[in-house]
Amino acid sequence: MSAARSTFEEIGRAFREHQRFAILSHVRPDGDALGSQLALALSLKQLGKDVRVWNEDGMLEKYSFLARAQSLTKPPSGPEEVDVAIALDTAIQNRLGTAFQAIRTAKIWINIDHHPSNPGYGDLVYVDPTAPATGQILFELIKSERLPFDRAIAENLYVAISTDTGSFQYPNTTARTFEIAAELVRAGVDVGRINQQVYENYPRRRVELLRELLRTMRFEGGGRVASFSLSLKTAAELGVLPEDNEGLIDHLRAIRGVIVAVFFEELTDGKVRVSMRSKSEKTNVCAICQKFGGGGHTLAAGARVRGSLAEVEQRILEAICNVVGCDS
Ligand SMILES: [Mn+2]
Repeated sequence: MSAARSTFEEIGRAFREHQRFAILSHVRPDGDALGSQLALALSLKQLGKDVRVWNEDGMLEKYSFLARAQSLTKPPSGPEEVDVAIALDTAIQNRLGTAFQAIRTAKIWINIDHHPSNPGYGDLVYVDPTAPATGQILFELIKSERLPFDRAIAENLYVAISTDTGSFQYPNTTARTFEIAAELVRAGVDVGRINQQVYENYPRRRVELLRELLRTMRFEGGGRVASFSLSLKTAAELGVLPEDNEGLIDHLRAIRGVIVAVFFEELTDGKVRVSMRSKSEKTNVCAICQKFGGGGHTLAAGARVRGSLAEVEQRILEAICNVVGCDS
């Protein structure tokens, strides 16, 4: 397990001593990735820095309500000179996608993350696997280094933390998480409005997708393993966007008796994207996903596996059954 190798002080010094920054996060971004990027970018801009905020997928429609969302763009096609590149919430460096190609010249790489599988790439590394969200680490960094902080930053951090904790429900949610949430609300976050934008503003398409997924739902191991899958054909018929998937696996996780929930999504490159959730610390889905070249957290992990949907389903469900003992 990786640990913080650098201090907030060292990272704060790198912020103050340089001028040109690029803030990046993983492809197929979630609320923690995008909220963290925007929050740190806003703080560095107020510090007088020249900041680029890039994600290969650009700003997602569903998160376009975030404060200053328009400052996050797709990376440029050509390389750009920056002093410092900051990777947020990204366990594997090549998951930065095309944004990584755009800043090969950075003098310093800073890696801030909460994935236990993060190998600690970069010059300044702060990986805290006990933090439920990268947004929580950024809050602590901003406060400890007395970096600029305002309501727009607070809103972005709130969304980052809320989405990565399943609205403050997952076991990674600690007393500290609630203390930080309280500070964010004190800084002006409108809880009712923000939660409506995050959780009560889905396109109808997403619910139609859920209906199709539930048709494919299956159980193994006496109901301890639940899964559903999305074929390219169904995705095309419904006009699904990749971002529509976020959170749907929670419908499987929410079933009584289920320990492991799995979502299989057929991709265009001959691979299947596998998302896995566990409800028990004793069942480490990160370890299962690592066997297939993926990673993540003990209770939430993923992998991209080559093969047809049916092949990958069979291999993955077998691997899970080996861990949870489907025969017993
Ligand atoms: Mn995260």
